[in-house]
Amino acid sequence: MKVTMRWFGADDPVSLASIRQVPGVTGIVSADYDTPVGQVVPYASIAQLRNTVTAEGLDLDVIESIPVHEDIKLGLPTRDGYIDAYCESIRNLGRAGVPTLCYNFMPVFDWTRTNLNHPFADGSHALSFDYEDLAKIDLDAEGAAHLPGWSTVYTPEHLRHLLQQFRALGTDAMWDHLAYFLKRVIPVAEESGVKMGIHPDDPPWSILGLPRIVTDERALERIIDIVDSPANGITVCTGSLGALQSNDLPQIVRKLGARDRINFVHMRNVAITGKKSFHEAPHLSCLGSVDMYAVMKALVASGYDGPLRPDHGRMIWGEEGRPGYGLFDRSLGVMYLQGLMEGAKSQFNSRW
Ligand code: DNO
Repeated sequence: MKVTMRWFGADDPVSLASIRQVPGVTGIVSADYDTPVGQVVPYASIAQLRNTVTAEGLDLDVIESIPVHEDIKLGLPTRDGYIDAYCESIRNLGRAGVPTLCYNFMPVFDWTRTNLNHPFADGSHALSFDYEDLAKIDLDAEGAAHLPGWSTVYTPEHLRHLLQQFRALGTDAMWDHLAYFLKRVIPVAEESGVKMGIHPDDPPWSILGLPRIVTDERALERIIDIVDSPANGITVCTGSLGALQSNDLPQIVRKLGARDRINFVHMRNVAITGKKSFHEAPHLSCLGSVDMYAVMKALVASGYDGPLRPDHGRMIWGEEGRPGYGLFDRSLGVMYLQGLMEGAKSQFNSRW
């Protein structure tokens, strides 16, 4: 497996030089943060990003993400132009030698939390999601002003319009629109040498009346069946899928791994705290609801050798920065994950 960490570009308070000092980490997951959604990500931007990363002795392994324009998810007539642009971006990734693209198909909001500073007794804090707290947010009346992380992304009018469109859509249409998208982009990805991995919806259930479809094992299998290509794969995110108790993560890994469709892995832990509620937890299995070793063993047993990154960490030791993406706790996490990897590999070699 290729051990990587996410880097948010020149504005990231965490430097590439710091990431390089984390033992075992050899790759970077990043993106072009300047190109507006729907436009072609220029070759020059990706090549420049790659050069910045390689100059620090690291590889640019994954672009996470190129966001999918909402018109594509809505199936509007304008989608074809946006899909053409998406295909061109994929070609540019291929030309620049980037092997993996992580993307998602969540309507309106990507990851959603109700608290970005959930406090722990030891003084650290993490992100959390509470069903009751979300229910108190009235998006139609207030816009996203009270939705952590999203307050500045949409004007209230734009948001209201999007909500209306998606709420009228339903999940069947979302599936149709995802299939339409995949049938167009996957052949291009395959030709370009880029493996795509769709990120599960986070959290993996419908929120705010919006149709969300990438939530469980059945959905993931349905997606890889839409286009039978190694380029049409999944980003297995233990934190997103793990928030739903009924998701059997090692089994998901075994099933997708047997078909060679795991194209990227995010590993983090969550502690389920109630109905559709959870807080993010340190990576250790004993501190959350996910059996991280079982997941790692399934990855090793399936022969997965693609990129993997530690996902969200807590904020610890007084660090300030992007919620979930400080250096310190992610570094503790990635060391733990590599310990699990070493254990799983030696167990696999000697016993399985
Ligand atoms: C959150 C991330 C997501 C992810 C996108 C991929 O921290 O895991 O924002 O990057 O869903 O498209």
